[in-house]
Amino acid sequence: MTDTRSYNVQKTRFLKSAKEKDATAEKSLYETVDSIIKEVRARGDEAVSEYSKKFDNVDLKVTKVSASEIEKALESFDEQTLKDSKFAIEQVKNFAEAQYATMQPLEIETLKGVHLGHRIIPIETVGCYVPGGRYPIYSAPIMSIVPAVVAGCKNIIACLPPSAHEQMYALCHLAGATSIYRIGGAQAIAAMAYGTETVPAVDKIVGPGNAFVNEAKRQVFGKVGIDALAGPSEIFTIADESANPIVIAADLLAQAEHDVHTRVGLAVTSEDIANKTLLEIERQLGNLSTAETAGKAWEDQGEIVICEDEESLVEFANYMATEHLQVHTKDPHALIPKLKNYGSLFIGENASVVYSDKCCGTNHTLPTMAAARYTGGLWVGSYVKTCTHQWMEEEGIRKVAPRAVRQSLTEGMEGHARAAALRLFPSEINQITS
Ligand code: HSO
Ligand code: ZN
Repeated sequence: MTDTRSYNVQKTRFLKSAKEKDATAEKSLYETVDSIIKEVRARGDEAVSEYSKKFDNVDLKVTKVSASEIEKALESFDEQTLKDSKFAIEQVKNFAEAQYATMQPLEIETLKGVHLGHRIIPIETVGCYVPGGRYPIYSAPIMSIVPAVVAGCKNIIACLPPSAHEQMYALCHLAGATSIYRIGGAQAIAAMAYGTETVPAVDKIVGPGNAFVNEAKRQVFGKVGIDALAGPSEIFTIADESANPIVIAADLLAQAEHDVHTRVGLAVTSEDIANKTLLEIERQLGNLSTAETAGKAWEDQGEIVICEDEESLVEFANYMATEHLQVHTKDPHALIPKLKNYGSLFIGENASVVYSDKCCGTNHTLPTMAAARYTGGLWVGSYVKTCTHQWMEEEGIRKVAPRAVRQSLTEGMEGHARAAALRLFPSEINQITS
């Protein structure tokens, strides 16, 4: 098999490699999720509640979060946390609005009398899955809900696992969700895809989640749209001799604390920086309260690669197609045009991934597992459809119709030829239809 994604192995040397991942029980995951989806589809709320009992150990009569619960959750915030969350919402909104402004409707006359165009139409109902997990990530609902508001989606449904911190309800509300449900895992995805007595069926499901959520999104794709399949977080830094190992190590460990499966790495042209970073990571792990997770991620998934020159750094970064790509070189802006595969790019030492994770305004839901080869991350454009239209005047028909007739006849499609010719010779309408 030929793979177009490669790098020059002669110019790279691994100081530390990631361990081989064992292919986990994918078949049983497929089957478990398949049966959850079938049950929820057939029995709606009743099945959802059985799965909530089974997986989340809760007996929930009402899954919809009420206005008074949201009110109570809002009141439980301390002033500073609320202010910080509002800041994050504002930043994400400002950037999403600016991005929205770049998506213009189009009307063009490509030939005299041939009018083509497109409109940007919001998706009517979206389902935002807000993950549970190790940490209550306050920015998570903001990232999937705010761009939906900016896009103009009418119904924005949020689902969170029943174990989610109640302040998450308030954040979903502040971000702009129109209804919020305490449902997690594959049952949440199934409920949003097919609808239940209480959860409306949505048109598209977005947001990251665990392996069950991911598999469920994969299986319901087609019935609904999905954004992407999210894997564990990833960070990769490319650097030269001007980089600071303390900063590199801190940024790598910040993402490593997410999960033991987080993939973190450094490609660097300086052996000295490589060695210092290795030591610095160990030093910083020594007093990090999340070192158990971060250390395991580093041990299993951490990589340090020494590249011969800047060209091979770039080549390796494009090969990795990582979620977060940091550039810590003397002139980071100069490398931008050469970098093609990344979820989001962090240009220079000042741009920590953490700023984007939390509140600088770019979306933190980004492609993982090399999906950056074919997609960017979640953005306001994920919540709209660009739909084309056309209209013709006589002069346009005279140019287009004969060609369409000929093409149709060549292809043996007489019905197409007739429809095309009809506009050319409208007087023959009776002959064709009689
Ligand atoms: N790095 C995560 C997002 C996040 N981290 C939020 C902390 N808070 C995925 O890009
Ligand atoms: Zn993070």
